[in-house]
Amino acid sequence: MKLGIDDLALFGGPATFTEPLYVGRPSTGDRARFFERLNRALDDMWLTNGTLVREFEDRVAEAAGVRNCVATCNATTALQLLYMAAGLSGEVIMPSMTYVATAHAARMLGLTPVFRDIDPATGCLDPRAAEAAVTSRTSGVVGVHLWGRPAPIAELEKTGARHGLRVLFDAAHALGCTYRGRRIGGFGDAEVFSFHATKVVNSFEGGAVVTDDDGLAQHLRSLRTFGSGTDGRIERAGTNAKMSEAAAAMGLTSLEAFDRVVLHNRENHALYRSELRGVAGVSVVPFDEGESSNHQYVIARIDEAGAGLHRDLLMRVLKAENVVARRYFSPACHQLEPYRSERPVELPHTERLAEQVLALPTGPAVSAADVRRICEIVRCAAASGRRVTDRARRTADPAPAPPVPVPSGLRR
Ligand code: T4K
Repeated sequence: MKLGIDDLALFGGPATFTEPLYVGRPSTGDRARFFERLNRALDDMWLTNGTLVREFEDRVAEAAGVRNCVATCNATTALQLLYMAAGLSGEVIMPSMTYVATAHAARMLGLTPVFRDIDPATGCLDPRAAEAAVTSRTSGVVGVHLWGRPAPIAELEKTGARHGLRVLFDAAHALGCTYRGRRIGGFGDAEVFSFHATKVVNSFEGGAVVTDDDGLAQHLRSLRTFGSGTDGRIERAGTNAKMSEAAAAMGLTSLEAFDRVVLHNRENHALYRSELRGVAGVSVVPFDEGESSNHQYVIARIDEAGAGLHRDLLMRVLKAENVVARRYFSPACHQLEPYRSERPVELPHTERLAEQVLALPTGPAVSAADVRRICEIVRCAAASGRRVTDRARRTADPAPAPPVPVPSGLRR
């Protein structure tokens, strides 16, 4: 039990956990089902271009309520193929408060990501800022459903319609989430899911573009498979961005566990909210109760002025207790290379959020008892935030040792 700062492992107390607790432990589902699928692929000697990927695509399209799903080796590549298939050129407006993949996928194609600020109330792209950023070089806008909270879809779609822009969504966090009661996946021209190991549904590595635009889907399938057409003939330049059968076997198995995992995540999220309620300077980002969410991220905001300690120090406190929190997303994209050098921009709301965000462990590997103990550490550190800050500073930066007295006979 952490009663005072002397109990914190950072200052020599015993660590709360003997094994590390992580953000983003994979949800692997029923292992027997996974091996059954994998064995089928091995027995059939069909390791790629097979039926498991097609089945996974069908299940994802169904889950998202869209006609087409094009599975890929990861979501970064899916974004890249989508930017190409959508014909983006010149400038693409997007939030900076996202994983750098959203921007890099554009930059790697020679596009210019134009970062705009967030709405501080949601953490998502401010639609007025996006509208104001449109120039004659703009070809598209990419909204990001940050931590599964929907981007301002209706407003961005209006901006797109007004200026003839492509409207795309990075839905890497948002499988199973809704916007105004409708499932994420069918908005804009297309949306992209991630099935990275850390996501609510994982396929080891994996991603997918989902869309109701059949022509766009066909173009994406071609780009994903060396530029080949439905008859296998090469009709354009393309790449190999396919998902393997082993990845699809995991994706299908993980998808089967989705409802159970989301329920667990929701309970963890509610517990974090109640356990940290009233802690000065610490707040857990809420989800709109009127919408569905997968609750895969528990995001705390640490306001140094209120808590008396900075987010990074709290992260160190937690790390010493074997709780490995993550800064999703800090620094924000515009604070990273090459963007900060190439196109410096000030985004005050984004910068403030980036200074405060801390993703806390959740998911199937984190129990309610774990959450209570993590919150106990946070409460203990925040209750004496200034003392923790002072002591950490002294420990990191010890006063210079007094000079060793030199026997007078040796003095020069
Ligand atoms: N758009 C957005 C908004 C995204 O957030 C992402 C990716 C993308 C696009 C691109 O999606 P992908 O191309 O990756 O499909 C991670 C992930 O690599 C990345 O997928 C994710 N977002 C981003 C938010 O986080 P890191 O560097 O924090 O991940 P990593 O591998 O260090 O793992 C984080 C924690 O998860 C670790 O502390 C331990 C745990 N973990 C991780 C892996 C891989 C496990 O327990 N087991 C595992 O197998 O970037």
